Amino acid sequence: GSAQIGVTGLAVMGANLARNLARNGYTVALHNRSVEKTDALLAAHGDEGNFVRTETLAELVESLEKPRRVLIMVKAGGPVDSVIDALVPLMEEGDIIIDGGNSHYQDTRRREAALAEKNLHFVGVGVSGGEEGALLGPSIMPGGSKESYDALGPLLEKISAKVDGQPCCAWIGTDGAGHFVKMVHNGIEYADMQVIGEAFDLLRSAAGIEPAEQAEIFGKWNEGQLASFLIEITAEVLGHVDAKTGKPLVDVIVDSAGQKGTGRWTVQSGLDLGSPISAIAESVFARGLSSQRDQRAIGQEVLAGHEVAVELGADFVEDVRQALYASKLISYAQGIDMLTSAAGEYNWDLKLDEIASLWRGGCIIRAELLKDITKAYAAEDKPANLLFAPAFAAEIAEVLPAWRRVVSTAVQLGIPVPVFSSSLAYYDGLRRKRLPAALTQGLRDLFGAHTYSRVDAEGTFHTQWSGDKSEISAVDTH
Ligand code: NBP
Repeated sequence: GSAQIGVTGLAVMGANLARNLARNGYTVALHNRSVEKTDALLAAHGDEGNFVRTETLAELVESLEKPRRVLIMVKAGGPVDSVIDALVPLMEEGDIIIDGGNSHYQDTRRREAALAEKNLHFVGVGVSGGEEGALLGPSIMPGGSKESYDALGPLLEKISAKVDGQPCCAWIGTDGAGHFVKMVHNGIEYADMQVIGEAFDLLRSAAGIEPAEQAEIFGKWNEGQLASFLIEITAEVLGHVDAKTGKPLVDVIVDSAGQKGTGRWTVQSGLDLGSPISAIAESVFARGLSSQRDQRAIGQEVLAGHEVAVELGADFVEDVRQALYASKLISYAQGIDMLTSAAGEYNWDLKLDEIASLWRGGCIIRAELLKDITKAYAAEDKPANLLFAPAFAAEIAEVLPAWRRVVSTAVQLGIPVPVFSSSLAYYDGLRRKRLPAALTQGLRDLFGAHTYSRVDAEGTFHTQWSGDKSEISAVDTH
């Protein structure tokens, strides 16, 4: 065969990636379980490049040059396993099976291990940017072996988004690393959207600023520190008027946020790794609460508010902008910290500067801020936490007073700001000399003899709470 890559699964993502590859000069073999999608794609876009039409996986595999590269773009979960099972007997040692869907990184680790035993490469690739990104240039996060990247990387880099001439694609690390990083990207995306929502609610409910005017505010914010895709489209959504009612569209949309699950995965993995990703968790929980519409209907009736009137400063809008920026920084810091924990757990050599760099374009969280994050991790002296990078420590110091004012205003007015406030608690927790965790340890020692360490001695200790309350040296067996 002579096709350079095969794509199986030609729904919106697969079709657009196939077109992107063909538009970039590659010969792309096409396959879909039901041949109608293949023919529809060829009818509509067959003239955009060199495509090879195939009806079966065997034909697809046969049409490819070696080592064969087959990109699977089917629905995540069981379908990916059944396509892999069907492909494996058709492929030869050294061939590469690629999963570009939103697969769970643990599935990817499992599949990679199983295929490695058969001397096949399996590459889990995180692809961000939605339909449009897939066609015009997504942000691409490939895992799998370094060897497979040598054969696959050039194609992926070619079709990826570019920022300052740099491709938004780089080898992330072995087995599930690519899908893991894509998952954390999505977690940060949840937090990014939630902080925007909190800013919108504050400007509306505390300051009475209508959506149309907020569209202009967000538009202006998009020219500064906050410049990013999500802020840009916030201006667009807030400025949109519903044709049916003449009201702002945002006022006729039901206030119950959906989710496809990658945010939930991020939080579940964060818990497994012991990573304090409170901003991402609060964002997922905020969507959950929004969806409990029956309970909210009752809550509106029976729960007291006791709001306290507060004088908003003259610079309230600017205060909210600064609080938004600070909270956004925290969610990136937490997400990146989770990457560091995962790198330790799964033996991935994650290059945080490259990851931040490939998020600069193509993906949903693309933002100016990522340039400085890239710089922070490219430095010789890598910060243990993003917030410790001198440039960011200084930025937070600058916006901190406004952040505190906004959170206390929100609390007084009864406006829920779960990410603004929990992010501030995370920040204060990081800088606090003594945490009440000491008391937690005392309690655990009393009810469960879980022992504690002392600030002034090596070893592990236990107080004989039910006896004479003397302290003994102990071995923690719990
Ligand atoms: P879908 O997730 O809707 O999957 C549809 C495709 O899966 C069709 O080609 C369908 O074939 C095929 N398929 C199914 Br369903 N079961 C199959 C099976 N047992 N064997 C073989 N093929 C099977 O497509 P999508 O929206 O293009 O997304 C593809 C992947 O990309 C997903 O993992 C998704 O989460 C991810 N993703 C999507 C977006 C987005 O914006 N949509 C963004 C980023 C990532 P058929 O035509 O014969 O039914």
